Amino acid sequence: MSRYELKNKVGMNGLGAGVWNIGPGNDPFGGPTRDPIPMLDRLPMLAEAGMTYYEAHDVEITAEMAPAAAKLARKLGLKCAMYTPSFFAAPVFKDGAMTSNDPAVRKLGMANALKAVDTTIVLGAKTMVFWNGREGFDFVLAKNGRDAFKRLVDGFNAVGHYAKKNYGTKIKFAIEPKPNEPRANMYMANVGEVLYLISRLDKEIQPLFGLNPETAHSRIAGLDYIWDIELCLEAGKLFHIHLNAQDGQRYDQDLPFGYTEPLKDLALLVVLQDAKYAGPVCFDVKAPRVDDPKNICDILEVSSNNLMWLWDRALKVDRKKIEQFRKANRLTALSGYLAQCLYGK
Ligand code: GLO
Ligand code: MG
Repeated sequence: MSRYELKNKVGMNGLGAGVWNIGPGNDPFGGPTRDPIPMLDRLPMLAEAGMTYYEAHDVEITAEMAPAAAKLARKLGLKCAMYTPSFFAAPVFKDGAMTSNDPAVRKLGMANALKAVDTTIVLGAKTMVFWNGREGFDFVLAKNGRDAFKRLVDGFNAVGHYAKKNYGTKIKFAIEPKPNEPRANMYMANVGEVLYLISRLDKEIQPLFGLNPETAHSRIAGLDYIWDIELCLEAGKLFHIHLNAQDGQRYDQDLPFGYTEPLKDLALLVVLQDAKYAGPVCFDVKAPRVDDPKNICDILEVSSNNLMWLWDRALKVDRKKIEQFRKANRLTALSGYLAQCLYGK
């Protein structure tokens, strides 16, 4: 299958997905429903699904596997959009990595992070993502919040200085906020919090740090994803995006992009187009456990089709009309115009 190409997209074109998006179907209440596909076998599947980029955690494509993965990706015409350390799956990180109260765990987290910086270079990615994972707390006073914040600042400073010293500005870091899950209370829960954290990092490495906002993560907090994106853009910090859909304020679903709130997704694409977002457009979706193994890539096909349709419709949205509706304070009419762009012929 050929690669998806976004018309008039500035910068990096094509779509991307994580190797974990086509997993064996486990959820918090039940184990796998499909045999796990070996990680390197997932790369040709992503290529076949029309992806230009793949993404992986350090526990999926390890440092040792990286040269083989890079070679295979080259052969498939795939690029690594981002690489990311897993600070959440292994039991040792049960209470977080950088914010753990245990110095030995923090040390291990740092070693893994620096190793992931080196592997990001081997894979040729320009971005490393830090999802907040288990950085948070379930019981009040389980951690000293001010110390935890300081540990995050120290941790990201150390990672930033290491990358700058060894690789200049080749790699940038995108912190991915998420509220409510898996810890009851998360540090780096939202875009504003991460922007504040970045403002507290050492000045010389601040330009290396930005964000990776994910649709569902804003929506599970009842926040507006478009505003989260606009806030990142205003700060010059939209380094990466994780697109998906979320069916209301509940657990993180990682549904196909475009499925639940197409009108908002259309508006989001208008914002990205007008801002000339030059980064890669990547999905973070989850093949549901009810899908048969042979249909595991359906979620990528549905997300991609929805995105392509909405992208083309977003290009056709008349920006002047939006201005006129704003000026005339006809905001309901503006919503009707967007609906016409979405549903009309
Ligand atoms: C989970 C996150 C997760 C991250 C991934 C990359 O809710 O979205 O999938 O994106 O670990 O760091
Ligand atoms: Mg994500």
